[in-house]
Amino acid sequence: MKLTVAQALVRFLAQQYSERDGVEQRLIPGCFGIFGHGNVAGVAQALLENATDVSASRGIRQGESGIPSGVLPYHLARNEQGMVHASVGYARMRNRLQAMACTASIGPGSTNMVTGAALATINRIPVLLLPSDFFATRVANPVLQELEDPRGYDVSVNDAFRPVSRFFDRVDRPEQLPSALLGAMRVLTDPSATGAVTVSLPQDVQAEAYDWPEELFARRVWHIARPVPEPAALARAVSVLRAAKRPLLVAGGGVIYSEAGAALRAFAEATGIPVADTQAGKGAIAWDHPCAVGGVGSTGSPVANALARDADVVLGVGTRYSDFTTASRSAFQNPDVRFVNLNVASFDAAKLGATMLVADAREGLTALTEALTKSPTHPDKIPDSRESGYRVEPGYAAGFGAHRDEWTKVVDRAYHLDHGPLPAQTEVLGALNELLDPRDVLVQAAGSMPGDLQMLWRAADEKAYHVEYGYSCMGYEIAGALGIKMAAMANAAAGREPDREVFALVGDGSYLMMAQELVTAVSEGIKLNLVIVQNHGFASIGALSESVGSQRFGTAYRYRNADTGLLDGAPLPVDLAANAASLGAEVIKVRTIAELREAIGRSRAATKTTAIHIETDPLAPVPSSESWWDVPVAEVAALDSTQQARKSYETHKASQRPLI
Ligand SMILES: Cc1ncc(C[n+]2csc(CCOP(=O)(O)OP(=O)(O)O)c2C)c(N)n1
Ligand SMILES: [Mg+2]
Repeated sequence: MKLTVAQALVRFLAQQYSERDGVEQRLIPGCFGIFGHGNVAGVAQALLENATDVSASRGIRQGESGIPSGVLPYHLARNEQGMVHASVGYARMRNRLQAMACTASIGPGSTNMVTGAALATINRIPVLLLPSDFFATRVANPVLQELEDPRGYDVSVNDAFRPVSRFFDRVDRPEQLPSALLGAMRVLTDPSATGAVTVSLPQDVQAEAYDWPEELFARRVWHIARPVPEPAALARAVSVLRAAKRPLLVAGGGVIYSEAGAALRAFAEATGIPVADTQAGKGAIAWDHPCAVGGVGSTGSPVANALARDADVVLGVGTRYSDFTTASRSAFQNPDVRFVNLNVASFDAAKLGATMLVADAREGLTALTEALTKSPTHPDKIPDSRESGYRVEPGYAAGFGAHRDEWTKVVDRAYHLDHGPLPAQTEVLGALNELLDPRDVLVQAAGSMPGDLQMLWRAADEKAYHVEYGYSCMGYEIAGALGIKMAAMANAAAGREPDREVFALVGDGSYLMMAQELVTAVSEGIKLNLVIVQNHGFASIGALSESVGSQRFGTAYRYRNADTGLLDGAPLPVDLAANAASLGAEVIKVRTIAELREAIGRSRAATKTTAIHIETDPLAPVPSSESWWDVPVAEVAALDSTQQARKSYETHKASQRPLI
C-alpha cells in the first residue's frame, strides 16, 4: 500500500487498541496538534485525508476523544505544552488505558512539548509525542529553526526529549517507521515503563512515499498487563506484615490507575491497617472510610503523619515516594521501620530498601488480603474466624480513630473560617467541597492550593481529585482540565459512566502562565468550570520565602517601586476576569463566600465554559500538617531573617532519617 510516512502513521494509530480486564478501547483516541512548516505537508495532510475520507473510517469505530471527526480526530490546541498537559489529563482520567497523540512543528513547536513530556514521564502517564525534525537528507540545511550543532550535524533540538521520554526514536528512513511505532506502543501500554513516548519525524520523511505491507495496518490489540505477585515475594511481604504492630499503608496513584479501590478497601477492612494517601492516590479510599487517615507527608494530615512517625511497617502501594510523601525522609521516625512496596515497577518497589512485591496493585492487594487472613499455621486453610489471620490490635485503631475525629473538626473550622475582609483560600476549598457533586473532578497543580488540598480536601471518588503533583507545573490546570473533560465526555459517550463536571482551580500565577487552552475548550464546545483564585502573586512561594528567611522577595505581582528599587509598589490593575471573558468564557465575579456558593451552582448548571473569579487573602491561616519539607536555607547570610531560618532548618534537618 503506497502511502506517505505520515499517512501510514495516522492509519496505523487508528488501528491500535488496548485491552484490560477483557475491555477493549482505541489506544490512541485522538490527536492534538499545532501545524507549522515542519508538519503541515506531512502529518497535517495525513490528518486532513483522515478527517475527510469517509472510506477510511469504514470498519473502524469513530474516534473516542469525545468528538467524532474521522478515525483519528484532530484537535487544534493553542500552545504545545498545553496540548501535552491536556493529553496527560485525558490519559490519567482513563487510568492509562488510552493515550493521545500530539503533533508539533519543527523547532519551538516541538521544544514547547519538552516540559509536558517531563510532566508525563514523572507522573507515569502515557502520551505519544510526534515532534517534527529538520530534513533527514539535510539538502537545504540549515532550515528555519534548525539548531546547527557544530559538534555534529545529526544533533537536533528534539534530542532534548531523550531524558524526559521513556522511549525516543527518530524516523530517518520510511523503513524505520514500523519498528519505531511498535516500540512506541509497547512503552505506552506497559504500566511499569510508561510515560512520554517520542517519535521524532523529519519534515521531508513525513511526506515521503513508501510501499507498506498491509499487515502494518491490521487491527492490533495491546494487552495491558496485571502482573501477579511471585509466590516467594508474596511470602516475604506477608511475613513482614504479620509481624507489624503499628502498620500504615500508603496508597499512591498506582492504586487508582490499576482500579484497585475495592481491593484496597477489602484489604483495609480485613486487616484494620490504616490507609494514608499521596497526591496521586487521593480518592483511592473515601475520606470517611473508617481506615482512611488522610494524606501523608509534608502537606498531609496530622493523623497520618502521627501514624507514619511511629509506624514499624509501611506498606507502600503504587507510590513513588516523592519528598512530599516522605516529608523529605523525616516522616518515618521509628528506628526499626521497615517498608514493603507493592508496585508494578521494580524501580519504585525497590525504594527505601523495601521488601519488594512487584505486581499490579489490584492483584497484589488481593493476594495480600488472602494470605494475611489465612491461618499462619495452616496456610492452605482460610479460617472461619479472623482470629488466626492478621489484624491490628483494637487499641491501635481506636487511637487513630479519635485523632481523626479531632482533625475533622479542624477541617470544618478551616472550611468556615469567616476570615475578612478578603476570604481565606481554605473557605473557597470548603465551599467547593461542600457544593460539588462527589463525582465532579477538581483539578490543580501548583502554588499554595495543592498543599491545602492534600490536607483539607475530602475526596469520595477515585477520579474526583486530580492534582498534578509529580511535576507541579504551573499552567497545567486549564489545559489538563480540557483533556480530563474530553475523557469524561468519551466515558459517557461509550456508556462507561455518566459524564462529570470538571472544576479547574487556577491561581493567578498559574493563569498568567497558561490560560490559552480555554480558547480550545470554547472552540470545541467543551464545557469547563474555572475558579480563578486571585491573590496577586505567589501565596505559596511567598510563604516558603518567608520561612527560609527570604522575606517574600519577588513573590508578589506589583509595580516596581522607585523608592526601594524592588517590585513592592502598588498592586497591578490586572483583571483576570476580563481576560477570561475575552477568551470566550462566561464570567462570574464574586467577592464573598456566600456569593461564591451561589456562583458554583450557576457554573455547574451552565452549558458553556464558566469562570468564577474570587479574590482571597494570601496571608490567611492554614492548619498545620505537623510535618516538614526540605528546602535548604543559606548557610551564611547577612540578613537576620535568614540566620533565624537557618537555625530552624538545622533542627528539622536533624530529623531526616538516613534511609536508603
Ligand atoms: C512552570 C512553573 N514555574 C515555576 C514554578 C514554581 N512555583 C511554584 S508555585 C508558584 C507560584 C504559583 O502562583 P499562583 O498560581 O498564583 O498560586 P498561589 O501560590 O498564589 O496559590 C511558583 C512560581 C512552578 N511550579 N511551575
Ligand atoms: Mg497567586
